[in-house]
Amino acid sequence: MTNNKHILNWIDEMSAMTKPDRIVWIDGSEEQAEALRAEACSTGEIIKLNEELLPNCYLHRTAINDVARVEGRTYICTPTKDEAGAINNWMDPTEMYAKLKKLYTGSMQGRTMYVIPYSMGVVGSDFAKYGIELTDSIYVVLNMLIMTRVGTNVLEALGDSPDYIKGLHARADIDEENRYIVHFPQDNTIMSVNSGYGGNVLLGKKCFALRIASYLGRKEGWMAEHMLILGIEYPNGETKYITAAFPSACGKTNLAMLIPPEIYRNKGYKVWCVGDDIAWLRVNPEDGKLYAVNPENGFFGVAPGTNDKSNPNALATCMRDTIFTNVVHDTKNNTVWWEGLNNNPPQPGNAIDWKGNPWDCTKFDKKDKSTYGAHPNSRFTALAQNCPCISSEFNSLKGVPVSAIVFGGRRAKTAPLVYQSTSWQNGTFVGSIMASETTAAAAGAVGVVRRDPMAMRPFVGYNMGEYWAHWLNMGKNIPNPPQIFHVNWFRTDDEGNFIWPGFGDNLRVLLWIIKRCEGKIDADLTPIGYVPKAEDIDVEGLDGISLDTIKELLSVDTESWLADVENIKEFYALVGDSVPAELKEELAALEARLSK
Ligand code: OXD
Ligand code: MN
Repeated sequence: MTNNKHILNWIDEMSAMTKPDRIVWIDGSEEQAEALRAEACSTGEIIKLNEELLPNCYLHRTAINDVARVEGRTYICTPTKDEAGAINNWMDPTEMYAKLKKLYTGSMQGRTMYVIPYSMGVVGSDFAKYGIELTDSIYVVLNMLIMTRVGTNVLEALGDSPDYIKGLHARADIDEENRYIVHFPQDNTIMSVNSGYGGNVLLGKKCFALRIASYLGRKEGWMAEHMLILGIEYPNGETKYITAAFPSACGKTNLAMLIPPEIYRNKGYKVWCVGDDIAWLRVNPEDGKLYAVNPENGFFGVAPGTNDKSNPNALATCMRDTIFTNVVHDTKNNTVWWEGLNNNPPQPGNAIDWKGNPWDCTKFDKKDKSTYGAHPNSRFTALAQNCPCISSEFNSLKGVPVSAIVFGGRRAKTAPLVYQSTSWQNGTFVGSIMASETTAAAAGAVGVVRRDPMAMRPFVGYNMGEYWAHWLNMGKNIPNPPQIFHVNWFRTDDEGNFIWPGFGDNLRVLLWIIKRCEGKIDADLTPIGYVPKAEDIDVEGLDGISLDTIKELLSVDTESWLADVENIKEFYALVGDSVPAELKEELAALEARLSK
């Protein structure tokens, strides 16, 4: 399919090591995809679901020990440990290559190696970057066909160029003790072994589009961020774009596909989804604004909790052409189910849980994960083009202009509903101190603060302090930068109940944000930044939310912020010497303002 010597030599080298029985090139055609689906069905790797109810949908179960990303086994292998920084796992590249070689040698014997040429971003656009993933898993091929742009046109676009990201994935023995997800940024190389779970093996996503791309972005003057992208269409037809970074499990996919409250729908407001997980951002020389594209082609969303109320658009998206992973199989209807979908789980005798065992929904106990039918991290892999609210700009070559960057976290008390930073530098600081509190849903103590800068803690492909320095530098090179904000949908009252209704009503906060970007509205300057005047958050049509509730949601509690400052100091100390002086100054200035 190509004469590119760099690609052919590399494949020769990798196949000499892994020793597959045969090599199959993936061309992106529907005929080939269909043949692979049939083959995977015949071996039980995937199960075809009810064609009438869920056309072209399949179910897959991973190994029981292989259900999530493994941050503890994810490595950034730069020549020096300093380049990877204190937050990443690091190993000397020579040592790591030698270790991996042992694990890969002969691992594809008796198997097929698939060669997947893929593009992150629209092929041929300024934003696009190309990759080749070698894998011995049909499940990976079928997921990559949804999540990325795959096909011979990628090879044509590459021509003779050596400029592509090499990815090698082998399932090997799915041995968790020998599972490695490894990045060699200097070599444009990703190696993944002993896993079959999405985030570890769909190498275009977290590995390439965040870790390797963040490294390339710093080198080349652009940004790769863990951000959703959405457009708000106003009744006059104008659309404004926002990107937002939240840690995993804070509702990025839900916000990206938000449905406006009825009162706004009636006025003609619409929300369009450009992306739900990753944004690549570049300065447009024509207008000096920052433009964003979503480099992916689909959604790899968490299934549990997705329902008619939380995200009807996601639900509609995964009604066709979707691969479900680790959800409940309803064997009576040959459909799928997960906790939080509806109150109508398949009954005992008709239900198989994510482990492949008969499941009894009557034994479900929220506190006992062993009673769950779907794994809490079970997923749907669905095509972006099937999303009812997909933006008309989804395939845009130049991306969309970003008015606002929004950071967020899950904080019970500290962060107000929304605040605005006072400058790009101050906004970078706000991103660097992003944090979320653990919930009862996760293992471990409740309410523990985990700092997750820019929601990139597990995804920066180099030193965190230098990543912040890159943010500061970018700010100097964007003539018309977006404004930077922080939101918190998760503030609770004294009984621990959420105060803000969230979901579609989050639009009310986004509209305030856009008004601020346009300089249309005043705000109150507090020690942490600009906070709305309570009356400027529109509560029309919102039951039970008074002006006083909004005031409570917007209040800045000095004591808890001063306690947070101590926690931030500890985190900065962990990141170490590379923390930019500007951010240390921002922290000292925040403390001084709070102490006044
Ligand atoms: C994801 C994550 O899977 O952030 O998108 O964990
Ligand atoms: Mn994510």
